[in-house]
Amino acid sequence: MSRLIVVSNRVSVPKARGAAGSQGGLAVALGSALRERRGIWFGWSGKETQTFSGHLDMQKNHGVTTATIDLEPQDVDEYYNGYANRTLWPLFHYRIDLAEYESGFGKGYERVNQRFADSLGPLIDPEDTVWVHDYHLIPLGERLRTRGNKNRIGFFLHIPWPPRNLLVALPFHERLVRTMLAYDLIGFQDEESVDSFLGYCRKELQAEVSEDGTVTFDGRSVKVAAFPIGLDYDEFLEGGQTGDARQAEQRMRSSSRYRKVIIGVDRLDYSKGLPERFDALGRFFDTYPERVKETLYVQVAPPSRQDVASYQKIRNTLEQKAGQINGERSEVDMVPIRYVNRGYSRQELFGIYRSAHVGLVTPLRDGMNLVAKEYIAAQDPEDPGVLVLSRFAGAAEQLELDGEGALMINPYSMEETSEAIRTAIDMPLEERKARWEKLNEVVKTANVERWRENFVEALGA
Ligand code: GDG
Repeated sequence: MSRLIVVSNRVSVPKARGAAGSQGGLAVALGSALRERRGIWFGWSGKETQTFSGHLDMQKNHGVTTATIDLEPQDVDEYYNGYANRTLWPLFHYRIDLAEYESGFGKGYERVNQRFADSLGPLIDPEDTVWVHDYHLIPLGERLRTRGNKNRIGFFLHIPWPPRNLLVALPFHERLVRTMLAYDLIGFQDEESVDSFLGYCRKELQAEVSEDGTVTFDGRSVKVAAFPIGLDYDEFLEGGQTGDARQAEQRMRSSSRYRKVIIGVDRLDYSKGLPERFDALGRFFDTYPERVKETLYVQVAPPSRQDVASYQKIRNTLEQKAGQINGERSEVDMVPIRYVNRGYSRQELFGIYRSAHVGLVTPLRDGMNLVAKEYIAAQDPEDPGVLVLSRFAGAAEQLELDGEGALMINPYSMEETSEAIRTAIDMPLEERKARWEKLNEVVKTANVERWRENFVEALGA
């Protein structure tokens, strides 16, 4: 078996399986692939250095070798906070209004991708397979090719690919997309992104696009397909057996006595549709005032990317909205919304999800959304809760199930979301079980291992 080299912006140092803490499913799944294939995980250390030296910090943890480099403060500003998070992230989430274009950002992005290629290149043996992740590193494959690299190189985008009409608003969009054609395989989360990408190639590049999703351009061919990411289902369920998970569930239950809990868990990000969700909850409480005392909404929202202004703004907006909803409806012994700006361990999250009658996942745009899948996986099969899901999450393609899975909503419609909350709260046990069984089957089988195997197999083919 050839070695696998995984490249992503940040590297998550592998911990032992089942270790307490907040290591995500992705790190666990990639860790196990890297262990099997004696691979390397390469990326930015998250640290800054005054002058870039290209020095590689190599470490071995639980059978996985990680190799990281430090970046200069200007790199972090222009590449990470700039082009990646202030230009590409908003644009790819259809927020053209929030996308900022500064020429320094683009230059920083190209410079850091070159730095990645120069530091990574010497580590790659001719037989290795290389798997590049996410929007920070779109041009990396092409940079490796320029250095003479002939390996199989694949790219997976964790966020949505925007429609052609939005993407063309990006200065030098053609340059960016052309660099992608240096990969052998490009994976997206869902079919909608695949269609948008192929449409762009056909119309803007006049590339040849075949029925099976192969793009031929300038004498090179690249295969494009959807590989929906999943959970490390077994690991997540194992975490649910711990004392931390049980305690968290118990704390939620005892503090919400007699009330039905609705749960939201989201990184504090404008793509997650939080202000719209809070408005929909306000609408729900206004339409059904008798429900205020019977319902509790808990929003876990750990802050992220606090160096970017749009993230500071959304935090203020949410504080104001939560304050207003609570101010208007609280009693001395009761608040309708608990808004929590901190993170919990994965084990605790399992317990929090399990205690909730409704999982509210309403992004305005999301590559996949793993929270929706985690909510399903954490339910008690004998008394499962109901998932309310935005049609704009990548997960919608898998979890709608012809109307027999999640309750689908348009997150821009307060009425629709508010009505779905009511339907979910009142849903009889039999229907909850029927929906949950179908959903759980998808979440359990289309798991992260399957995702990884499918991608790596397609790349090797
Ligand atoms: C990107 C794409 C795509 C949240 N709060 C806590 C916590 N989390 C964990 C969740 C979940 C993860 O963070 C969030 O994953 P999502 O998929 O919901 O969203 P992004 O962070 O935006 O991820 C997304 C994903 O990549 C994978 O391809 O699905 O569309 O945007 O696992 O549980 N984890 C802990 N404490 C928290 O308080 N430990």
